[in-house]
Amino acid sequence: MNLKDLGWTERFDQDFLPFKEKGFEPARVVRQERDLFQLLSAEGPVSGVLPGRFREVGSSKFERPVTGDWVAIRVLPEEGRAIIEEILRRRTELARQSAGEKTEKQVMGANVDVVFIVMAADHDFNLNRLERYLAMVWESGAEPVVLLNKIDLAEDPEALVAAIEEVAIGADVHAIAALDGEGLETLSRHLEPGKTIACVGMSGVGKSTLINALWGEEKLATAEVRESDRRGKHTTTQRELVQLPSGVLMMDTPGIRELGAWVSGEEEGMSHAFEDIEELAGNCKFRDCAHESEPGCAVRTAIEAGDISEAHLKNYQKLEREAVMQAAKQDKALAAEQKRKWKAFGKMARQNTKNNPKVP
Ligand SMILES: Nc1nc2c(ncn2[C@@H]2O[C@H](COP(=O)(O)OP(=O)(O)OP(=O)(O)O)[C@@H](O)[C@H]2O)c(=O)[nH]1
Ligand SMILES: [Mg+2]
Ligand SMILES: [Zn+2]
Repeated sequence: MNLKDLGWTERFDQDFLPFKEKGFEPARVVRQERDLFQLLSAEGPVSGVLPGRFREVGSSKFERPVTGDWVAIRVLPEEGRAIIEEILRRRTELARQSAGEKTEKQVMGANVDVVFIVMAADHDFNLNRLERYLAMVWESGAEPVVLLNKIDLAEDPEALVAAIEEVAIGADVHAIAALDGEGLETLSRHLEPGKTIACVGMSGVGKSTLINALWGEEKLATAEVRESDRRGKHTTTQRELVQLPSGVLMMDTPGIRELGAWVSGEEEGMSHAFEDIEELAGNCKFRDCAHESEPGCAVRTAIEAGDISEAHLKNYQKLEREAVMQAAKQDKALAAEQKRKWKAFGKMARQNTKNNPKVP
């Protein structure tokens, strides 16, 4: 198996050098069950376990691998398994803040290129929730794509899409019916071999059904939603990365039970997702730096140092462009409003001058 087919990029070549010297091999985490990790390496599938230091009590120093991670493994041929020695620096990190005693980051997936945020057109239509999903994805460095699924059950899917588009600035929005394959051809732009796409969304929206439909086979378990409230039954219980015949890597995820735990992005919205870039941009030499090839660009320096990813900047710029367009649209309305106000003000001023000629 070719590592590129599993999502390996040039950046990992660099990062892997020191581990190569130690005789380790690269592998990708495709599934995790408690302390057992299913991995794919160039040699094929292998199970991996963590060395003791990952399990040290209270040690947050050793972050645990998650599905999608690239890890450096030491293969133990006699035992037919591998020891996971290191986690490679993540290209993107899909994480939410779990609000406990102290807010802790919970990483849900790594090295994801695109996230399909799946909503169902019949019952699961919640734009606030969508905003939180979007903030999480922008923050991860991956590209969000919103899928309105089950349009066969909606009376007016176009109205729903229009409502989504108002919230999902900068993201593609597609209306589909995964169960009968409707609209799936519109997703082809994203389905490139070696690309990793995660499906997220509430239980029962049809994430596994979608992956099965793209696969062309019923590989993943799905289940009817409850009749009483149209909610899902939490059928998928593990985050799992599967490779479709087309070569694209799809990550199925369990529907999130509670969104109340989401802190990140709740109030701050989009700008929070790009705080890092905005902070860096403050240090660019030129105030109107486009972070392309300008001298003294702090953003480019950070990218070169590997502190932020190129993809993250691209997403930021994409969103910025759309925000400018949105603002321009609003500006038109605002300009008209201003004009009206000025007219009224002018009338008032003229009247004042008439009443009090000394006022210039
Ligand atoms: N009518 C209709 N039903 C659909 C569509 N897509 C999925 N479903 C149904 O919705 C139910 C839930 O689908 P799943 O794929 O199991 O949902 P899921 O998002 O994977 O849910 P969890 O694994 O619990 O997070 C199943 O009965 C599917 O057949 C669709 O486009 N139209
Ligand atoms: Mg599922
Ligand atoms: Zn710059």
